[in-house]
Amino acid sequence: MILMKDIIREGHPTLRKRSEEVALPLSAEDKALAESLLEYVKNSQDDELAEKYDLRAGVGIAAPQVNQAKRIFALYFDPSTEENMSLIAINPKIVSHSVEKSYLTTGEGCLSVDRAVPGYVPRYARITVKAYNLQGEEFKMRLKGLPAIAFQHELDHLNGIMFFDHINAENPFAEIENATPIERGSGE
Ligand code: SB7
Ligand code: NI
Repeated sequence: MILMKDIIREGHPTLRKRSEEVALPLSAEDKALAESLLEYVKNSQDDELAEKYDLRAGVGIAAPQVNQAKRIFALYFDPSTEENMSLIAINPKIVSHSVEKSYLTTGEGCLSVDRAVPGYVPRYARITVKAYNLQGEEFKMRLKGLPAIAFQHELDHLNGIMFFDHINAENPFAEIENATPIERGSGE
């Protein structure tokens, strides 16, 4: 199981690499990696398990964050949330996106960043994505709101991009044109 000690931090070169495509059908090793990523995000949102294993809560995690430069990530929104989704994405891509942007009013955080980086992170408000699942089947879906933001945060990790790369350096809270603000907690 993935623990905080397994998560690499800012400054580690893997976080700045473009991760490799995953060969399909998935190898047993890649499948286990994908499952462990989903397990981490689920456990991290379970108060008891998070406390027991000292996990920082996150809605997503990408393979490069555990020093595996592979195009895999997991997202999880508890069934009690309106988002309610559990997703493993292999070789994900955005096939189309809205012109409209969105951003979290509280900014973003990252399991690989041990400091708060204030500022708005502009994202596409709506995206249509394609990826492969654990069974190696392709799927397509539309996302908006927080899941769309989280998907873009994770996809960025596969391309060596950190959330703060998108923050306006001169004025972190400068108004973002044509964007809908989204209220929600930051770190998770
Ligand atoms: C805020 C946080 C996340 C996504 C979008 C907004 C995920 C934080 C956890 N991660 O570091 C995942 O890469
Ligand atoms: Ni992150």
